[in-house]
Amino acid sequence: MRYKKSKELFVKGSKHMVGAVNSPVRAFNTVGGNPIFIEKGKGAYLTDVDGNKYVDYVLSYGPMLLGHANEQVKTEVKLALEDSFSFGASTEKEIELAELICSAFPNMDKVRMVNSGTEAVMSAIRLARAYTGKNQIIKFAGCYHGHADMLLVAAGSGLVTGSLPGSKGVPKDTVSNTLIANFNDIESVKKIISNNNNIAGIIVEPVAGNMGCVLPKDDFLVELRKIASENGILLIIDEVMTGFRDSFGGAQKAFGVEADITCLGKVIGGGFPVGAYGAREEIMQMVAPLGDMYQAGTLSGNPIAMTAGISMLKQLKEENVYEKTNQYVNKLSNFMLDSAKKHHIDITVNTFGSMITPFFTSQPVTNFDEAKASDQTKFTKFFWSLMNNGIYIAPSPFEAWFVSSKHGNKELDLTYKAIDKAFSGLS
Ligand code: KE4
Repeated sequence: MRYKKSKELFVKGSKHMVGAVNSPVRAFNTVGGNPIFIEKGKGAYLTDVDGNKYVDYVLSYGPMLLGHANEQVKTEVKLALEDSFSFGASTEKEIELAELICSAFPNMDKVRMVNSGTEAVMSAIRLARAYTGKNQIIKFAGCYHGHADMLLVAAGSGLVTGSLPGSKGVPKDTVSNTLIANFNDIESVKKIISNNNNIAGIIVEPVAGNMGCVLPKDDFLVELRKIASENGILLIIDEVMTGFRDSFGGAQKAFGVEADITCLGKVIGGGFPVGAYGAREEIMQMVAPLGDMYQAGTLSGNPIAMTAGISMLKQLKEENVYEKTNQYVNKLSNFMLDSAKKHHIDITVNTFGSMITPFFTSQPVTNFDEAKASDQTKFTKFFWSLMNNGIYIAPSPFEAWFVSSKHGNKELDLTYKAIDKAFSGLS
C-alpha cells in the first residue's frame, strides 16, 4: 500500500494541527509510521487519500454500526439541512430521539443530549454528586470515560488512596476524589468503600472497550449494583461504546443490571457529534432548568445530529442487524483462534456483540494488567500486515474492532486471508 499523499498531508497538517490529528489515537504513535488520511467511506469500506481501500473495523471508533454513508441517514440529513442547521431552541427531533433512547433503556425516564461521550460522563458525575451530596467517584483501571479532568487519573499508591493525575494540566486536587478499583475485582471496590464514606458514584464500562474488549466476569456487574445500592452510591454505567452494540439497548440488558445513570454516545449520533446521559425521574429532576445541577450546550440537541441519530436508531429498531453483526463477530473469532493455532500464535479473543479484540497472549484477559501483558510487538506487526492487505483496525492493542451491518461474506473472506497471512508472518 502506498501512503505518499497521506505523508504529504501529515507534513502539511502538522503545521496548524497537533500531530496532524484531532484525537491522539489517530496518530499511530503505538504502531509507528504516519497516520493515514481518509478520503471517503462507503458501507464496510474506507478509501484513503492514496486510493488504498480497506475493510474498516474502526468505524469511527463505533458510531458507523450501519456502515459508512448509510443511505437512509444521508437522505434524512440532506432533507433536514434545507431547514437550517441549528437554532438554540428546542425542536421536535430532540423529543423523537429522546423517546427512542428511553424506549431502549427502561430505567431511563429522562435523557439530556450533549455533544460527546466526554460531556455525557462529565455531566453524569456532576449529577451523581448533586443527587447524593457526596464527592468521591470510583472508576476502574483501564476503563476510559473521555477526557474530563477528574477521570484522567493514574493509580495512586494504593487502592484506597486518592489518584494521581494521569495527564499534565490536571491538578492533583481535581483527582483527589477519584478512587481507582480493579475491573472484575469486587473486593477492590468493597475495600475502597470500607475506607471512604463520601462516595457519590461508581462509573464503569459494562464491557470494557478501552483496554481492548474485556467482559465482566460472572456476576461482577450484578455485585457492583448490589454494593452501590447498599451504600447509597449511584451506579453510572458508561454505555458510550456498548450502547446499541449488541442489541437495541445497552449491555445492561445483556448482563441483567440497571444503572442509576446511563451515559451514551457514538451510535446515537450516527457519525454526528452526539452524547447523552439519562436516569430515572427523581435523579434527572436535579438537572437545570428544573433542578440546581447546571449543565448546558450551544449545540446540544442539534437538529442535524438528531436527524442522524433518529434515523440510526429507527433502522436499528426496525431491522435486526444484530443477528448479522454478532454472527459475523463469532465467525471472525473462531477463524482467528483456528488460524492462530495453525500458526502456533498465542492469542485470546474477547467479543461482545459486534465488537471484538484479539490479544496476543495465551492467558485470559479479564482486566487491564492482563491486557497490558499481551505482546504489543506482535500486535504492531499484525497491524501493519493487515493494513498492507487492506484491513484497517485501530492502531492500538487497547481498542476494539467494530463490525457493521454492511460487513458480509466478501469482507469476511478478505479478512480471513489477511489474518492468516499476518499470523503466518508472525510465526
Ligand atoms: P468522546 O468524548 O470521545 O465522544 O467519548 C468518550 C468516551 C466515553 N466513554 C467510553 C466508554 C468511550 O469509549 C469513549 C471514547 N472512546 C474512544 C475510543 N476508545 C474514542 C476515540 C478517540 O478518543 O479518538
